Amino acid sequence: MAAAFPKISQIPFEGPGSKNPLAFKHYNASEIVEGKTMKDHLRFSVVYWHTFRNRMADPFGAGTAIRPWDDGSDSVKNAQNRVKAAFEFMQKLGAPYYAFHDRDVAPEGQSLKESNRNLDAVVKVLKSEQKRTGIKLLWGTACLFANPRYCHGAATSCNADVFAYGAAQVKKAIEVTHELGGEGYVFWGGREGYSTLYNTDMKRELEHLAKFLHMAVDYKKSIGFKGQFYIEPKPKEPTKHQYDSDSAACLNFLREFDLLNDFKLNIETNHATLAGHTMQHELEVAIAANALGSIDANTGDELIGWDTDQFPTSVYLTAQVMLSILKMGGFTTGGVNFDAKVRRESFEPIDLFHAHIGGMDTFARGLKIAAAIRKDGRLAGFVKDRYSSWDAGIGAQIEQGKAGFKELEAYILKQGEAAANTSGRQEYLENLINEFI
Ligand code: XUL
Ligand code: CO
Repeated sequence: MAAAFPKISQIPFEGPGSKNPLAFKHYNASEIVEGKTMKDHLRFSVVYWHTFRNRMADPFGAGTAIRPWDDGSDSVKNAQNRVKAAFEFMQKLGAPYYAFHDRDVAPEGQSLKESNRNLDAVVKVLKSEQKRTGIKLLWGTACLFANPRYCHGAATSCNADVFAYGAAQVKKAIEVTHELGGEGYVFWGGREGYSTLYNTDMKRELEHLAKFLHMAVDYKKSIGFKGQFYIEPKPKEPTKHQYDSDSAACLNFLREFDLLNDFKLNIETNHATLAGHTMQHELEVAIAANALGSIDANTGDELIGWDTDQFPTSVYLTAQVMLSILKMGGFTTGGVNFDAKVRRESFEPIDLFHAHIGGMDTFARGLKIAAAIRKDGRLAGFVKDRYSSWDAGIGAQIEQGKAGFKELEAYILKQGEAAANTSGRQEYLENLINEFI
């Protein structure tokens, strides 16, 4: 196959002074930050679905994407050629990872058998391209939302046969993820929710979802797949309400059904926005439960109410994300996965490079800014001081379980009044952050 991006060579690091749109200004893969290379901190991943399958249609018009390497057909041959284009792109970009749904990489057949055969034929090429380039699979997943059979959901469908079909599809997707050495596997419940409660037995659906996930854990163990399982929260779209609506709802569900030991969360920025939260909030909720696994890096539009999946370009956003990730001690199996797409108006192949270079540079800046804030120490020092009343005296006794209501009443009766509060200093802290940006 001829090169898909013949005019583009390896994207170099040229530093902040560069005006070259096809060079990194901040992402310097081998640069050490807090004792680790940027490459190892950020573990960038390219998504197959947006970057190689999205034709960029919208409800008002046809796709605009120009993809010369793709003949537009649903043939296995075209799917195999697409793999070559994808690996050429990722290699030139210097992305160490990628992620896919089963149906992104290979066409769905007339039967599960045919779909599995198609998938095997493409996985063969994925495997040889991984070997040729050293690019690895961050995670795999199954598309349980596009085919009309999943209109009522998959694991939460009212139709038991659809549950069974979904299970068979996930079984195969876990197998190929394992075969490709994937470091994780994602469950995003695209249609696991409802459009109206008039027709929905919510309790039964939630129990079915838990059963489905337990079956997946059992199967994973039976084949020796060691990759991390993730749940990806999203509150709505395509459904009115999805059961995995945000970090807290997912954690509650996992705890209720005894799944917390086997799952972590994959947090996506635009999904946080749709849930009415900041990305920082979603990350901190997951981290507090020791359950943050990976992130889907993108951003929404403040004026558009749906999942626009834009590439992240805000340094404030990435600095906040990297502050949380560094505090957690960094990614283990997860990474920064660009679940993002170029705009419909950005239809040329070169736009894919601009988008990813921008996202990677924005995260590299976020990493450097977060590391500088941590080195400075004032932010963490402020938070530590703010809670110092818990380090000794009555605070320490409460934390250690040595005081109950009776002791606390006696304490306050003796004190007469609580010690004076100190200012939260939000504006001071916002100014402090600005010193670094
Ligand atoms: C949808 C979404 C998915 C998941 C994987 O909003 O984020 O692409 O990341 O199924
Ligand atoms: Co996502």
